[in-house]
Amino acid sequence: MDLKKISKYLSFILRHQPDSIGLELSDEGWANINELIGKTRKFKLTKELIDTVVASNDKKRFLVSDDGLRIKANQGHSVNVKLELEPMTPPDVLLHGTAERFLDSIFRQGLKKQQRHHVHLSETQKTALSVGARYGKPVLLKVDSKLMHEHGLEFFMTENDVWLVDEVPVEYLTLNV
Ligand code: HQG
Repeated sequence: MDLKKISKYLSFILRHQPDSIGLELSDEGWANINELIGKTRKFKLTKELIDTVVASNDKKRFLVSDDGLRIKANQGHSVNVKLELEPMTPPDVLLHGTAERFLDSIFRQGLKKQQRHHVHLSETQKTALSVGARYGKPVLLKVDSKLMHEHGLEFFMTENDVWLVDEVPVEYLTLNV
């Protein structure tokens, strides 16, 4: 079984369209694993396959609860969930990878969360560049997270080391050339 295919399926269900298979998520985004297995028609999903995908996922996209009964996506949702994250002090600088063709709009409006719950920021160039490359020629934006934080904007860090903010106004952005 193709683990990447299952990972994409889990992302789709747990972040975006649980109702496409009649699944309900808790307020915090948890799904009951047995229910998820029972409602999956696309392929034969098993607890073992889910555990393998969760453990081997390159970005630790999913979390299984300590009792092994529930699963959730760590981030990236478009459905409304409360991620239960505490605000944290960010590093002085964070990066956002985007595509060159979005720059005009970004430098007019700032970074907006679009379909997701938050704007996603990374600590490493490598991650930011691969995020940007999904949409075209990748470019790196430097975010003055220290100043944003001093100005009272909140930062959250997910279980898989992605930094989340509501938005990044233009004055905190520079093109990293
Ligand atoms: C851009 C992946 C025009 C923004 C990654 C981005 C990440 C604007 C795109 C996670 C804009 C949104 C999130 C503005 C922002 N005008 N374009 N004002 N403001 N944009 O996919 O950050 O593989 O929703 O630069 O690793 O690319 O799914 O966000 O290019 O962590 O686990 O609008 O998705 O994780 O795209 O990626 P996305 P993102 P997964």
